[in-house]
Amino acid sequence: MSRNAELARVFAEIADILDLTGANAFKVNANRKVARAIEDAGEDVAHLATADPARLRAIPGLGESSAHKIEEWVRSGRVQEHQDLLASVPAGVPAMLQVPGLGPKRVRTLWKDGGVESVEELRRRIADGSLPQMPGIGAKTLKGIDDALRFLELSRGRVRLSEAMPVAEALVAMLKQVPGVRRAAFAGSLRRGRETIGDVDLVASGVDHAPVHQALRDWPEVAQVIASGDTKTSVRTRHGIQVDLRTVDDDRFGAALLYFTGSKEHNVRLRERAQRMGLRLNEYGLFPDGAAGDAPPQERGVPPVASREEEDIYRALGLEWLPPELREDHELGEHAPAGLVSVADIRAELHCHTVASDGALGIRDMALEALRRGFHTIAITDHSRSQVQANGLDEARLRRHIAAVRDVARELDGRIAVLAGSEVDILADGSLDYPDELLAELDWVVASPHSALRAEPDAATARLIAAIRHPMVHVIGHPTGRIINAREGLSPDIATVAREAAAHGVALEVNANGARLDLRDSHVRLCIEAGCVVSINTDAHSAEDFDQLRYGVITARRGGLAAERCVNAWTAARLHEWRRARR
Ligand code: DGT
Ligand code: CA
Ligand code: CA
Ligand code: ZN
Repeated sequence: MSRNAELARVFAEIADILDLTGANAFKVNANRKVARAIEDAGEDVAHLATADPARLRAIPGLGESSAHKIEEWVRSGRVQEHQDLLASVPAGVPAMLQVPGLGPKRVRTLWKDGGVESVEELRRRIADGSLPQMPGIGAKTLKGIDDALRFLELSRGRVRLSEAMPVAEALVAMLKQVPGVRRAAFAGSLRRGRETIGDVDLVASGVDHAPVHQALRDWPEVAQVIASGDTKTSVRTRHGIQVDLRTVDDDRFGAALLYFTGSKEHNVRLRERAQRMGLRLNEYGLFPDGAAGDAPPQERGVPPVASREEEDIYRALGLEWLPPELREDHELGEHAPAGLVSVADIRAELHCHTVASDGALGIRDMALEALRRGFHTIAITDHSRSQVQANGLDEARLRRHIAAVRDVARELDGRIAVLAGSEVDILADGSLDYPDELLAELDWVVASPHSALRAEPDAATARLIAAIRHPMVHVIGHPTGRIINAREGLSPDIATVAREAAAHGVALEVNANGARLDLRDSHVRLCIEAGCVVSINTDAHSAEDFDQLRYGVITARRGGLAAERCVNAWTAARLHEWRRARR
């Protein structure tokens, strides 16, 4: 953690504990504001405390008393008020505030009335039913807390693919600039495209290793060097992402990349296969197997059978090179499906928003952006009337919006097809948010769940099936409504939903937004088994959002989706024929 982050945490904890112990709101908020000011300060606040006390006090949100506390922290490594507050509550209580759904009031009740002193104890006592009756905390609240705890447990310490990818790409670009570096790449779960990433793994090759490790340690975004040696460095970035770098000789790059891409299960299967062939596979290469008890082959100077390229190793093992997205715990020898979908295959964006609801651009600008990206079709799908907070369109506005889309469509005719669509809410009972006769005027209908996202699985399944059976619907948008690391969303029986979609010629969406990836990889597999088609959409609210497409595609690839089964990869003629068949 950077010094600013540490210091911000001191003030945030002061605020939390004051809040818990019922201090006045003004004091609580003042400390919260200081924490945010420190976090957002573009420079090292602790450094300012000694170098330029006047400038420290000039930071907006900081006052004389907080400046004093910062100086105290720099001098002694602690803030007495913070220490006193920490001593005034059981050690595990402040962390309970991090549980979604638990504010200071409920935490205080759980602590004072329920005797709960930590997240762990809360989890245990919800499970064994030993909590007493407490004001404002009924059975339903407890169930909500329990769900949140389970969900937190699963997501702990992992960041979204879309958050880690830009960091990894910046690092790879930086490493490639280091003199002497031949190749650099990211590996690990990031290269496999998992929806969340534990840490970023990098592999670099070249003649001289030391400058490469030096470059990583000196990277401006690095907040902490965890370990650094001749071939391996681990650091943590300012944003808390851990990065592991390995350096190898260039003729071993393929072997290292293969090993550190994983998955572990895939590596185990490859190693077992090598063994059966009288070979030995490790991070240095594929070698002839020695006698039992021999030192590792790379240490005995035995030349490898293959090590320079991943392809060489797969080939020597009698296998086809496997795209990283498929290197999970699948059977070996299972080869990549023919025509696995790729970003270059995608020619249509079928779910996006404009200023009419909650987007940043007008209809024309969105269409031109799609054109710029080489698409033959874009569907404009603003929100429906129930999405009040997203400025959803009522019936009259939708009618005018359809006319406006058709004007742009006429103008751009022959360059790109612009469809008048809607992202219509699937209401809790499975009905849609507009009357049928209005839906019938649209060229394209995405039906999505946005509310009531905590329904029971059976109810969720029935709700999605009702929308699929609706004759005006083309695609079910982000079918579960989950937000990665934040909201679990619906848990419908996707196999059943996908079979229904196949029967009615409706597509299920892989929403490419990095926070959604909904459907997820395992769901895509179920779609393929059920025989339904899939639509990969960015749900763009701006021009940059189109860049998220890669995350949707990588998710679909992990599910084994062929371009043939993805409506966005079809020719304009085929897409529009299928679309009109629903009318
Ligand atoms: P993550 O970071 O939790 O999202 O997942 P990975 O897959 O990136 O795992 P990580 O960072 O621990 O290790 C990167 C790769 O290195 C992993 O996918 C496979 C390889 N690896 C690491 N430890 C082992 C191991 O003990 N045995 C084998 N066969 N491979 C390993
Ligand atoms: Ca990793
Ligand atoms: Ca790692
Ligand atoms: Zn939506």
